Amino acid sequence: MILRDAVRVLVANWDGSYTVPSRRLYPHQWSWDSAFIAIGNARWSPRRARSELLALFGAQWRDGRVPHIAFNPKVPEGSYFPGPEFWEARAPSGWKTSGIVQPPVHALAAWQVHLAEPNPAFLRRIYPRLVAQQQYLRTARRSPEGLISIVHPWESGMDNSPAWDVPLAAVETGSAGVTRRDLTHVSADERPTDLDYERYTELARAYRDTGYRRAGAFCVEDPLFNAAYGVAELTLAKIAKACGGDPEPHHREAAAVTAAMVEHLYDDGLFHPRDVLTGCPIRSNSAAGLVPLMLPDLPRDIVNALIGTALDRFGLKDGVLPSFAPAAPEFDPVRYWRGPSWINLTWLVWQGLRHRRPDLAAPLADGMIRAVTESGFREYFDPFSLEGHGCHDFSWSAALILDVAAEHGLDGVPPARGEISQELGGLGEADDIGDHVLT
Ligand code: 2M8
Repeated sequence: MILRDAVRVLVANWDGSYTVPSRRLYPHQWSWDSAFIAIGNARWSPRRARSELLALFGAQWRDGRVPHIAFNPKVPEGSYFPGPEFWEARAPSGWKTSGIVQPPVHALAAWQVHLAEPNPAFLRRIYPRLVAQQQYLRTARRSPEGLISIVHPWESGMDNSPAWDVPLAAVETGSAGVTRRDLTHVSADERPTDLDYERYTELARAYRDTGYRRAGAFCVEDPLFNAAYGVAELTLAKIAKACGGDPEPHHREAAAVTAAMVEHLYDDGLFHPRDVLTGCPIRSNSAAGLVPLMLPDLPRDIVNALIGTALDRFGLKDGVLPSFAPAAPEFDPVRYWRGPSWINLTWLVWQGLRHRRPDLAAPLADGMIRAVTESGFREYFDPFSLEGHGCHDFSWSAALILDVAAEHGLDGVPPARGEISQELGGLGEADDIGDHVLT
């Protein structure tokens, strides 16, 4: 049964204080994966969920950045490329890490974890760390237009999106050696090309060589990343209030980034990235452009236009969200972020639709459940056939299904409160993880 299977995946990928995205392909802790995993784990083991987030923030840098990978010292260097020897970075806690970031969806995760099992001590502990994460982005990454930029496609989380083809083409390759490890686990036609990897590696090397301070040949403002940043501020307002703090600065910051996104990234029914180096918009057909639906204060005409685009260009009414518009020439239904449907991206858009258009949110929830029921907890899915691609037993696909099931139900009938944990046979109570990261 699907919920038990989801928990089985999460238990199998648990590493003592956090969860790896996939045992073989991604054998370390990834930043935004852990946020999604915590959201799912909150449904059956809030303790695990708290541990997941606190473990990740244990790898936070002094400047507030939360690295996109915290490396497991027990895993051999050759298991993942680029590994700790490439990044040459270490958090004050001693964890070896990468030096780039991922979309800041962690405040949202922390709040969901708190809602699942209120824990003021956890909230008080994580709040300053979440604030520092946002502060880093404001200080180091904000453009005069008021938007946060990313300096590597890996920072978008949607690494191989066709939206990055043009800015990536400006990256000269040749100086950084690449050893592909991913192709040992996943077929080459489902992963980025060698040329993509050479460019990724070169960009990471160049950024590393500036001490992780100055953007190189790639610097863009991404709608998903900026929407996550805005949602984080709105969530921090709730957390601040719960901790007896002042929510107002967070509300102001969320309003400012929402306005900047509307002014600089929105055009013709979709949010688009902007190339900071050229100042030009990147006209793209990426579903990242629908994620700003998560912002509650988006102007109504823009919300309506986004929904129109979701229906017309992304075929949303069929309940499956491709990561790139199928009619676009770059669309590929099986290659990584170039078209397949992903559970996390679908979940983000689902969040944006739940209160505005429950009639469209419901089929999307059904679509996520259908994908994992038919194909298992795969990393991504062909948006037409729902055939699974990428790795098997992928953590966020399992985790977010628990959240969808808890809110929407498996058959469209919302379950009563607590029903999901009961369904899981009290697994949460039987769960005896170590307390070391929780104290
Ligand atoms: C993928 O990215 C990593 C690099 O960060 C890779 O391909 O090796 C992306 O899907 C990213 O969004 C995700 O966080 C990561 C781990 O699941 O895998």
